[in-house]
Amino acid sequence: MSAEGRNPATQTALPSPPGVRGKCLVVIPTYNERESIVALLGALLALPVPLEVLVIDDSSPDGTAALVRELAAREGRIHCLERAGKLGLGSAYVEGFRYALARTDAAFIFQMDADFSHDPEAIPEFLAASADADLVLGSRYLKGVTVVNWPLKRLFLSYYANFYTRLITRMPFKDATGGFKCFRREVLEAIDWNRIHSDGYSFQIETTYQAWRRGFRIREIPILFVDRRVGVSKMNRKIVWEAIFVVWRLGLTHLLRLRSGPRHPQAPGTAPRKGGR
Ligand SMILES: Nc1nc2c(ncn2[C@@H]2O[C@H](COP(=O)(O)OP(=O)(O)OP(=O)(O)O)[C@@H](O)[C@H]2O)c(=O)[nH]1
Ligand SMILES: [Mg+2]
Repeated sequence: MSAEGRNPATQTALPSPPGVRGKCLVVIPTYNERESIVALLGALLALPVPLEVLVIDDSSPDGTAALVRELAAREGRIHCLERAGKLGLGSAYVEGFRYALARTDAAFIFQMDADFSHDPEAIPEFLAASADADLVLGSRYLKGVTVVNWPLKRLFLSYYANFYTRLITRMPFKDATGGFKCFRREVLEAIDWNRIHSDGYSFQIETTYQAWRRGFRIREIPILFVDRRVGVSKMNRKIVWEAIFVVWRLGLTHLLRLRSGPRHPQAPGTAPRKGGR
């Protein structure tokens, strides 16, 4: 089932658990995830949280979208956007976020991977943390290193990428490249999407950077990240080079802004300054 003509905002009447205002939409990009997507959707829908799920599939050759469509036909809380081909992770997120803003009234918009690296059971913790944050980042490096089964090379790359990002952009976050995040709607509304061009994990850096520059309250919570057990990684060299370039671009922008006037990005725990800077 395509998302056309359906407004998920009108379809669920679940009670909100204490502390949760408004509905949640979980955006999941997929490319060849048929081995995990059904179990993941089941786990998400079983949570005691008023959430709906939007899967954005890029015509996965393994038929992921057909599986999701089948589930969506039976369950109104599942939505599926199908794109014509592999158009990239970044643009899939952008399309998902646009859908969230234009077609739903979700107050909290999550993003997560389809491969169970991100534990659906952590969603309530994100919501609890959102009580005093506008953007919650699932962090693999907040309490030591909470990554399971990654080859050392991959772990080193990710850890170093975060160190490098902190150093150059001055963002104070331990894990700016992770893809398990919860945005308040207002953050997505404030981001200038025309200025985001990344496709790989630098997309995560760019969105968090914009939220940080605008003074939104950003909080990290520890997550346990487990390497995918099934399916195939889409990680490649191009993604790494893109991240190196993007971090430098953000770092230079930061420097130029500092020189052109006093701007003080959010220090942890300070009040938000919304509305763009
Ligand atoms: N729609 C869409 N989804 C994608 C694309 N590339 C990756 N994804 C999805 O984005 C999520 C993250 O991709 P992964 O391959 O898990 O990337 P990763 O987590 O960096 O790499 P792993 O180490 O293999 O887990 C998964 O749910 C993928 O199916 C794409 O081009 N289009
Ligand atoms: Mg993954």
